[in-house]
Amino acid sequence: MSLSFPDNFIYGAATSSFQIEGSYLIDGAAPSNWYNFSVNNLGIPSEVLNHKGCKHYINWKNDVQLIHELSLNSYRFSVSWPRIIPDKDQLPNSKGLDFYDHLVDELHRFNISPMLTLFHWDLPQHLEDQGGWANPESIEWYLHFVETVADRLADRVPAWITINEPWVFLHLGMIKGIHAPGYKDLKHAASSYKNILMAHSEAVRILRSYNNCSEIGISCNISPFTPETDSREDVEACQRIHDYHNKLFLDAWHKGDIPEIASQVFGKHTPKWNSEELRILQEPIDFIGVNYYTFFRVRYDPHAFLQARSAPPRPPLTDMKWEVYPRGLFKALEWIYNRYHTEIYITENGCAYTYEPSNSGEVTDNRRIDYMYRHLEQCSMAISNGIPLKGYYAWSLLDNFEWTFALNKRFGLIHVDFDTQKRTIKNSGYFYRDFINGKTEKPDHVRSDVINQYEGVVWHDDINFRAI
Ligand code: IFM
Repeated sequence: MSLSFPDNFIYGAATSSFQIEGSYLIDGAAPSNWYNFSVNNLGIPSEVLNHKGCKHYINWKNDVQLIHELSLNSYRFSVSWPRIIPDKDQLPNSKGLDFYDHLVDELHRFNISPMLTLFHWDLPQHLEDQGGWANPESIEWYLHFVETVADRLADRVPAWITINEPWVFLHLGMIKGIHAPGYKDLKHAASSYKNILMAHSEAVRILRSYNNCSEIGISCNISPFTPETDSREDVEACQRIHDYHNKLFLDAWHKGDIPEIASQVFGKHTPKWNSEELRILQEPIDFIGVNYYTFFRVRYDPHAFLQARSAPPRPPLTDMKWEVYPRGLFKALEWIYNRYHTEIYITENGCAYTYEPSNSGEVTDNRRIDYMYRHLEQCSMAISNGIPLKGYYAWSLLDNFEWTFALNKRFGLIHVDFDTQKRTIKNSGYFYRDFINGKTEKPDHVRSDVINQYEGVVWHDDINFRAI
């Protein structure tokens, strides 16, 4: 059976500035919170950050050529705030802007439509030092950045994402302390929650004033959750995690009302809102970007945050130890559409597996092909079920810097030798290219290979997405 997609379906791949660019301190750029966190908290030498990895800041032309070779019709990237507005004086850095200006022009030269993410976690360190997102002035800082980028690029960039995965950098960065800025501080997180919400909505209003910004959205990591058992404790724990993970931001924007789970999480620090602020929150967007990787079974745990924790994932697992569960993508899309009624892009979907090039230069990453095919299959089903899914962006174009895992998890369609900068298109990249060009039947040889690899595995398609 082959899968069918509308003719105008968008096939892309995604990256983010801090994960691929390297050369973080040149041409007038300032350190970001992630730069400092990587060096100071994760112990990653600055030499590695600047001179290993993808060095896309240097190799960008070659990378655009590779995007073209993969037949992608769109490319999602993010712009680095500390490159564009590096200093306290808030003046734009023309060299930083030029970099993205040239990138956008080069994409157009190959008919690749840019999708631009404004904030994918790399906040200028000097703003972090002033309280970061917890400072109410962060809204103004961000809007100034948004206007600076839009003034330069809005004439050539049709699709804009204000913020990538707000829940992740709030939860991991300010509550768990394992991402930048590395705080375990509910008060800080609570103020940040409010400012991030407001910043997004104000940014949407600003972007609307640029004629060519025809699509404006937000990207959120969405996971279906299911209780591990039918016990009341597990079901309620699952509901709390679902509300926290999936609804904390989207419900606030959609309904202009702060979901109940916010006060369970932030307690006495829960921010106050006036009616004008709640009105501003409801600024309509054109699409929700769904970042989907895996799903979770949830069990009650009286000692855990929100008295809930995820049960151990079941194989097959990716190198992130994330369970491969393609059906969860359909469930996530269905849930988003039924609740928020917007158009949808999958702005990230992918898997980390390490495969090195063979002597002949081939990268036989069959498990990634299997992962992609199964998820594309769910996309096709979603479209047949009337869900307005407009496009799919694979995460990621290149092997890159995977946050706390540094260069040790490989998500790319393209293998990168982090020492020599050699790029090698993996078999998954060729699979995707052929798929885009109409070869959408199930790759049998890959599937049987994978079945052997996963011998004994039960696919979990029978699990309900119960916590709605
Ligand atoms: O690499 C990240 C990306 O920056 C945000 N979404 C999840 C990806 C895989 O962990």
